[in-house]
Amino acid sequence: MGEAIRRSKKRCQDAEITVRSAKRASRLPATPKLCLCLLSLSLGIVAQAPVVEKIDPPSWWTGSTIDPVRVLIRGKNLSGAKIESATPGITASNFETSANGHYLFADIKIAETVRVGKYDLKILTSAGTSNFPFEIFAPQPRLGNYNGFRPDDVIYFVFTDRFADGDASNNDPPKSKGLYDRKKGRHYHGGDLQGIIDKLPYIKSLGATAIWTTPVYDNVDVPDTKETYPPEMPTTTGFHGYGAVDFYAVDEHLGSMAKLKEFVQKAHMSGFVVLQDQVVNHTGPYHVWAEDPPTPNWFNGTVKDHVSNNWQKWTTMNPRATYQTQRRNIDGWFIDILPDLNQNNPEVEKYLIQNSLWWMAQVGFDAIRMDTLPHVPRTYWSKWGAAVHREFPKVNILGELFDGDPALLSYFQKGRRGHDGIDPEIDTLYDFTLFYALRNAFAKGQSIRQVSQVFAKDWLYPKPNVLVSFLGVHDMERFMNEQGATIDGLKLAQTMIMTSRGTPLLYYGDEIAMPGGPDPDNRRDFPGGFPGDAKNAFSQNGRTAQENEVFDHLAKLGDIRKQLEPLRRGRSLDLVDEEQQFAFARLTDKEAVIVIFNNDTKPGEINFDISFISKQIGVNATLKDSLGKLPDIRVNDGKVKTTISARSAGIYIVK
Ligand SMILES: [Ca+2]
Ligand SMILES: [Ca+2]
Ligand SMILES: [Ca+2]
Repeated sequence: MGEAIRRSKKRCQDAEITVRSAKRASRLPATPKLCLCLLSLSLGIVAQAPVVEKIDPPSWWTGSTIDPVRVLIRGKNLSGAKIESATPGITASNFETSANGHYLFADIKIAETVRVGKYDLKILTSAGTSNFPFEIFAPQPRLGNYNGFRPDDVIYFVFTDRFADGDASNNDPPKSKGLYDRKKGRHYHGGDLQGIIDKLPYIKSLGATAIWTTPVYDNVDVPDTKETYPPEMPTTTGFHGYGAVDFYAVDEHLGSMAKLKEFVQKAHMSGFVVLQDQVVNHTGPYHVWAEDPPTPNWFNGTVKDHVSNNWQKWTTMNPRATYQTQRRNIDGWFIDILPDLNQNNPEVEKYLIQNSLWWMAQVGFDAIRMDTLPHVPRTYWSKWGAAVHREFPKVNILGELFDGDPALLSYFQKGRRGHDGIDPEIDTLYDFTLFYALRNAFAKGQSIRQVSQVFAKDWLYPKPNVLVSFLGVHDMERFMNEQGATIDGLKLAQTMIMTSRGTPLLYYGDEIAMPGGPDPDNRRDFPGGFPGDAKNAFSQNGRTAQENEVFDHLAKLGDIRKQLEPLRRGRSLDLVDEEQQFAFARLTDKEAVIVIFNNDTKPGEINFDISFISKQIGVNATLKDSLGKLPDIRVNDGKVKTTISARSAGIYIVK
């Protein structure tokens, strides 16, 4: 009892300071301090000193475009709290606390003169004080980091948990035991950042120059019984990384922050640029905010009372739309489970923008792959994208808008204001329109005209030449699972994305024609990446003849693309546009490459005229196929007439 009174007296002394300061800060009328303490005592309420459990962001850097940085502190007994700093150059202001005392927002201003290091900040309430650490860090240097990707690159997409297990010690970590089970499709399989580091030479041998990995955020540490699917009922896990429970930590299955930095630095040293996968639409269902949000409208609704997402993406560009027709697509919770962040709340907006910049500065990523573009307000994208570009001018943003309508895709590309007056600041998008056409033409054997009809709509985009072309990612069945898919068809499709406009993207495993049905079968373990694997497809000897055929084809395409500038930077001009034959030229001022496809199951004759590009090719040249498969072509007075064998393609240059 005596101890309780002593603590209470101490709290009254602390309260004097706090109430005085709080009066200035909050413009609230001062409460008579002594009365407050006595009242507490007489009611038997023992106010407790503030407890800090987490601070987001935990660190920042001087000279940032964000000044002050807004911190969100989570803890207990934070009602009416304020922060004081004893460090010259670090000041705190603009405090807001949640009604339940679990959250405190504050602006932290950091002068340029503050040195890199760890500092203590003091948190004060009427009941006491406590200290918490805040770090000033040195961001990764500008040289060699934050460089963006461009059509000169070929992106390789690694599903980290399923690629290579480079460190068995993190497979079943003490923090989250029991989530590792390679027999279950939605459990952790052990792939990690060390595994990618180990396989950098392999990725390079394929001709890739950029790497995108699944998100690194810390995901839930216990079995997920909320987002479940048969047959793994009643539990799944966050093996995919898209369900953050901490936006400021690396999941322990993948490695550590130090390992992430090592991966990006080693990738840079090997000549890769690295894209970070970021998510701002939602948190995982187990994020502590879900049941205890920092503000009442932190999310669009609550766990108990929210709308579910209806995926009506087109409403985001509909000039006739009203909030009631757009609402479920923007505010709705995915699968009725994932807490949907409210980016219209200025505190949420700041939190998410700072989080993006923090990862970039900490790690030195070159680009951002942003999840779920059409389910977040365009007003947010505009501000977020501008903030990224302001801090890192060469960093570009690849937006995921899972839709085949080029009108919708182009509506989200940076470089033009929509009819809503917004430029969404998204540099480039996945070319989902092309994806569907490639699957139809080359897997299902439908008309190749569908591909040319996609390119015919390029005028819709502010910048069609930077779109990202792909045959599949982790959200749909693999190419080889389409009805009618063959190795020849896969190679044709690969030739198309490696020779046509845009930046090609390869999904891990497609280089060995890996099959795979819907999620999670499309995320199979890469053979040879895991302890005890009977087969090692990372090495030529471990691959079947067919796998080597596809791997070698892709590697050759990578090499050709690297050698021939027109394939990366040239203008595109179509020469033949038939039911199953397609030919186009890629042109720079000096060079031309002629790419010819026959998607028919029988030989196809094609005729075209290239006299208008005689400067680059000459009117009587001999053309040779860079792939070394098809016979030479003789140009006669600017005209080409040739027969192409069934289901084949050639990349022709002057011999
Ligand atoms: Ca591992
Ligand atoms: Ca975790
Ligand atoms: Ca949303």
